[in-house]
Formats: sequence, structure tokens, C-alpha cells
Amino acid sequence: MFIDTARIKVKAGKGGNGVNSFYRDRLTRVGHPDGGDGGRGGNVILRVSTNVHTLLDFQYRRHFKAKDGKNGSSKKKKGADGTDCIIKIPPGTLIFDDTGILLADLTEDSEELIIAKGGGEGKGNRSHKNATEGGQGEEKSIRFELKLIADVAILGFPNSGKSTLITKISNAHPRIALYAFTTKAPVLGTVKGEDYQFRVCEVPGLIKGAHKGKGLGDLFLKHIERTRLLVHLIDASEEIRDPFRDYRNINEELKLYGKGLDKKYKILVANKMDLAIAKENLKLLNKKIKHKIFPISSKTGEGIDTLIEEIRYRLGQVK
Ligand SMILES: Nc1nc2c(ncn2[C@@H]2O[C@H](COP(=O)(O)OP(=O)(O)OP(=O)(O)O)[C@@H](O)[C@H]2O)c(=O)[nH]1
Ligand SMILES: [Mg+2]
Repeated sequence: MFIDTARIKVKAGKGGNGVNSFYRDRLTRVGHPDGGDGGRGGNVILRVSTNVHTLLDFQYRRHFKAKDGKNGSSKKKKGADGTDCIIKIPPGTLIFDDTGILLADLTEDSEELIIAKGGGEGKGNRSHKNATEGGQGEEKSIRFELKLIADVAILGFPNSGKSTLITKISNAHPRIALYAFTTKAPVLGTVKGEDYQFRVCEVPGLIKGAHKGKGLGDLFLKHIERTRLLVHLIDASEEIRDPFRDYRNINEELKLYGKGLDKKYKILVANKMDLAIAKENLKLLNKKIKHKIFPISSKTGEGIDTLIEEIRYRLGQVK
């Protein structure tokens, strides 16, 4: 299951109390203060991990609490600090507070944010006249929203061959089948060559009316927002629907979604060129669309090297 929003509650640890204590032995009449400080409360920390891909875990666990600091003790002994609570999140997670204000946008592996600060330590009477109590830890409700980070989004009508293409060029292996809506969640993959690398994302479920919730709706279009480039796959073998109309419908959906998706650079690709009908359709497409169209077959691999070359060129990886 692919989950891309979550709400959780976090609570940092309370600081340990300082203590009042007086050192006495047989020879000391007036004991001198030796109460130790408490330990600080543990922080709740968000940490990006590239091993985490969805927010699914937060469906099952919504409360996170760091440990309290221990109280100080006599003989100037300081209490132990509370252990931090570390929450792993996928790269590309936006963090909002409960009023909807964006607190952070964490993208890099191992990037961290202290989301709730532990309470300060209480002071013992060895340093203060009277021992003080430890501070309270911060407590917050936060919301996560995941926007995948990929360089290139692969989109197109259901069944156009997006999964076949991503399987051919990257390390991702989504299910491939001859019916629509086989892929129900975005699929991320890395394309690696000898001296280059980029990330691709299959965006599923886009059809006419997606912005009104048709098909899988525009649920996954937000994952395109951060990509630098779109690869628009047209099923050139389509006989019942007109491939040109498919192409226009997808463009229309991008426009209706807004947020500049329709302004992103698009590489147009006619897929399934190994089929005879595709050749006929490509001629018609070339007449109707001014933009260059890259013919490929995800099945046989024809045209794929040229496509990768073009993607790299548009990403600025080759001059
Ligand atoms: N002949 C031929 N068939 C292809 C080609 N690419 C994909 N197909 C077939 O088209 C069908 C759909 O392929 P998928 O890769 O699952 O298409 P998709 O766009 O990911 O589909 P959804 O996830 O349902 O949106 C499968 O039966 C594939 O085998 C191609 O280049 N040539
Ligand atoms: Mg698919």
C-alpha cells in the first residue's frame, strides 16, 4: 500500500529534577550542598532515510515519545539524559504543524529536524541555592505529506506501457498487465549508466476527468510537482481511442491540476512501435503534433537508448 499523508503526535522527554542534598560526615557539622543536576529530556527527531519509501508505518503508530531525563542525586551526581526518539521518514516529506504551517521539507538522506525539544535539566543545590525542577518537553501534533523526489516522471494513459518502460530502464519492477490501472501507486526507480544516474517515477491512473476524481483521480499528480522533466508516453497502437486525443486529454489534465505541471518540459514518446498499427498512427501524430516524438518499443527495446540520451540531455547531464 502506498500512503502519502499521515498525522502523528510527538512528545519530548521532561528534564530530570535537580536535588537538594547535603553532604555530612562525622567531622562536618554543617553539611555542604551536593545535590546533582537532572538530565535533559530526550528530543523527538525526524530523520530522513532513503530506505523508507512511504508513510505507511504511521498508519499503525501515531504517538512518539522521547524518554525523560533522570533526576540528579547526592554526591553531585547528574541524572542521565533522556534518550532521543528518532522517527524515520522518506525523502521528500513535508512537515506541517496542526495549523497547516510548513515547518520543513526534508529531502536529503540523514537530514534531521528536532521536532520537539526535550525539557531542560533541573539544577541541583550544588550549583543553585535550591534545587529546581526539570522543564517540560515540547508536545506537538504534526502532519506529514510525501512528495516523491524524482528527476523524471513517466506519465500517460493507463496501459500505455509505463511499467514496461520503467522496468526496462531502471531497477524498479512493477507489475505489468494488459489492462488499465495495473499500477495503483507511484513507482520509483533509478536509471544507472556507466557515468550517469537519474531517478524516474511512474505516475499511475491518469485519464480524462482525473482532476474531477475519475480513475485514481489526481491523487498522484502532486508527485510530479518536483520532477524536472515529464516523459509523456503515448500508446501508438491504440485503435479504439485516438492516440492524439489521449495525448490532448493528458495535457488537459496537467493544465487543470495547475501548479505549473503543464509548463514542465515534456518529452513525447510513441510506444509499442513494434506493432504495425503503431507505425500508421505515428504518421498521423507527427502531422498533428509539432513537438518532436520519440518512437520506441518498450518490449523490444527499440529507440530506448535514444530516449535515455534525450532525457540526459534535457536534465543537463550531457551537452
Ligand atoms: N507490443 C507491445 N506491447 C507493449 C509495449 N509496452 C507495453 N506493452 C504491453 O502493454 C500492456 C500494458 O503495459 P504496462 O507497462 O502495464 O502499462 P502501464 O502504462 O504501466 O499500465 P497501467 O499501470 O495500468 O497504467 C502490457 O500488456 C504490456 O506487455 C510495447 O512496446 N510493445
Ligand atoms: Mg503500470
